[in-house]
Amino acid sequence: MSTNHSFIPFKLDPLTPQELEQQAVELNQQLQKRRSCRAFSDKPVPRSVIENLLKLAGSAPSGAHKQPWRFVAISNPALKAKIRAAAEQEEKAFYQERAPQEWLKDLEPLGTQWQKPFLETAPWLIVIFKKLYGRSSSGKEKYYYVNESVGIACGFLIRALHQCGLATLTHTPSPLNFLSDILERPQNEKPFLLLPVGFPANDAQVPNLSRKTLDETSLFFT
Ligand code: IYR
Repeated sequence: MSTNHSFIPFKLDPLTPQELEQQAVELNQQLQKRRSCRAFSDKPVPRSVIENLLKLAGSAPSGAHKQPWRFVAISNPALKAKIRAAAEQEEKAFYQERAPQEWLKDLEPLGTQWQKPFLETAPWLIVIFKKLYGRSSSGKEKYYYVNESVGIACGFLIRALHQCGLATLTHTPSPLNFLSDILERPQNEKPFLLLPVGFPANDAQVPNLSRKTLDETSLFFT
């Protein structure tokens, strides 16, 4: 390899074959318990926890290592109220006017509606923005695979929140543009996902859904 860039050794702590089997089983069992939550407790979550989880999200792989994400974490009650009001305005229009019948029918089993009280109850709202391009002293910096990169970072975050016993919802009021205004983001940042974060409410319920089987989701060529 001829390069001017610097490289460092890469090592992972190897598991024994038994540990490897066990890890995979346990991780699957843990992650099967993750559910989208729409009823949150107002119990606070320390900022330091959110900070560490956002560092973790920022460890995701990204196109040409451009790290094309911006995480905005909001616990400010007035700002949460503003976001709720704007989201509910879009959601009301979605449910009452914009959504095709087929979509509404697909949502029925989830019991969703335009009212989004959790946007105020949850102690944190994390808004993930994708950066379409960077800004450097010499002008625009090109970014690559932005949707893939930011999607993976969100996956890291959702998975880590679950491991911390925290619930979230991949919330996508559509369009999300109101978040750019409220959070005063520049042109190159576009809202990607809104994650309310907190402990589930004591009486939280989730729909009784089943997941596709391995046979339905996967193919092996060995
Ligand atoms: N954004 C709306 C509708 C909605 C759409 C899908 I696709 C969902 O999986 C769930 C809800 C809402 O958040 O209620």
